[in-house]
Amino acid sequence: MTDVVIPDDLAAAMRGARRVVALTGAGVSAESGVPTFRDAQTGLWARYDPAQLATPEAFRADPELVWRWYLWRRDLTRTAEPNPGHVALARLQDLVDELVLVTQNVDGLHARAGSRGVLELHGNIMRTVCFRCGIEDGRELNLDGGVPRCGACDGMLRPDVVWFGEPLPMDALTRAAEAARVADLFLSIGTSSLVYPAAGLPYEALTAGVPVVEINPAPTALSARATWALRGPSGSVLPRLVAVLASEPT
Ligand code: BJW
Ligand code: ZN
Repeated sequence: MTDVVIPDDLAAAMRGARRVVALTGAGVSAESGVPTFRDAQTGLWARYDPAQLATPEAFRADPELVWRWYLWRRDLTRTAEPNPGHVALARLQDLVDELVLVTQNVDGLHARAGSRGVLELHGNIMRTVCFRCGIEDGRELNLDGGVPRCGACDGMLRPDVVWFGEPLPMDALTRAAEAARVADLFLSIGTSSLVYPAAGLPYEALTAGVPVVEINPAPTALSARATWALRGPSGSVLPRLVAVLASEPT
C-alpha cells in the first residue's frame, strides 16, 4: 500500500458521509498505463502540444493528424485495465447511500471497473460522431481512405470527446454541480484542477460548506483550498480510504 496516513478527522468524516461526490482526472488512470493528458505526448507525439491537438480548430486544420493521435490513444485505452483506484471507487458506491462519480476521463475505465451511472464530462474516446450532424457512427474505423466520413451527411467523423472551446454535456454538468452542493464529502482525485468548468466543481462544494479531499501525488491549483490533501497515487490511497469505511485495517 502507501505511506499516506488517513487523518482521524477525515476517517470520521468518511464514516459520517451519506452522500459523496468523486471527481476524477487522468491521474486515476495513470496506474493503468493510460498517459495523463499532459503526459500523453511520448514517442512520435512528443513534439505536439496536447492542448493544441484537442481543439476544433486543430481538427479543421489537419483532421488526419488529430485522428492519428486519437487512434494511438484508443489503442492504449483498449488494452488498459482498471487499477485498484478504479476498483475502490466502484466499491465505495456500495458502501455509501449515494456516490456520484464524475469523470473528466474519456477512457471508460470506471464503468469497466463496475461503477454505475458515471457522469462523463468530456465524452468517451471509444465513440465516434459526425463533426457536422452529430450522429453516432459505430463502424470500425481506419484512415486508409483519408478522414472517415459520416454515412448520413458525408461530414467528417470525429472522436466523441469535448475539445477546448466546446460546451460540456449540459445534463451531466448540471447533475454534477447539484450533487457537489448537497454532498457530505467531495473527493478530487488525480486531476491538475486546471480545466474548467470541471475544475470549478470542488469550489461549488466548498462554497456550500462541503469538505473537499484531494488525492494526488503532486500539489495542484486546488491544494491550498482543499480541506485535506492526501499526497500519493490514487491506486494506493483510494483502497485505503475505502477500507476505513469497510472497517478494515488500513
Ligand atoms: C496522479 C497520478 C496517480 C499522476 N494518482 N494522481 C478561464 C476560466 C474558465 C475557463 C477557461 C478559462 N480560459 C479558458 C477556459 C476554457 C477552457 C479551459 O478551462 N481552459 C484552461 C486550460 C484554462 N475550457 C473549455 O474550453 C471547456 N469548454 C468550455 O469552457 O466551454 C464554454 C462554452 C459554453 C457554451 C458554448 C461553447 C463553449 C472544455 C474543456 C474540455 C477539456 N477537454 C480535454 C480533452 C478531452 C479529449 C482528450 O482526452 O483528448 O479533457 S483537455 C484535458 O484536460 C482532458 C482532461 O479531461 C482535462 C483535465 O485534465 P486532467 O484530468 O486534470 O489531467 P492532467 O494531465 O492535467 O493532470 C493529471 C493529474 O494527475 C496531475 O495533477 C498529476 O499530478 C496527477 N497524477 N499520477 C493520482 N497515480
Ligand atoms: Zn453527419
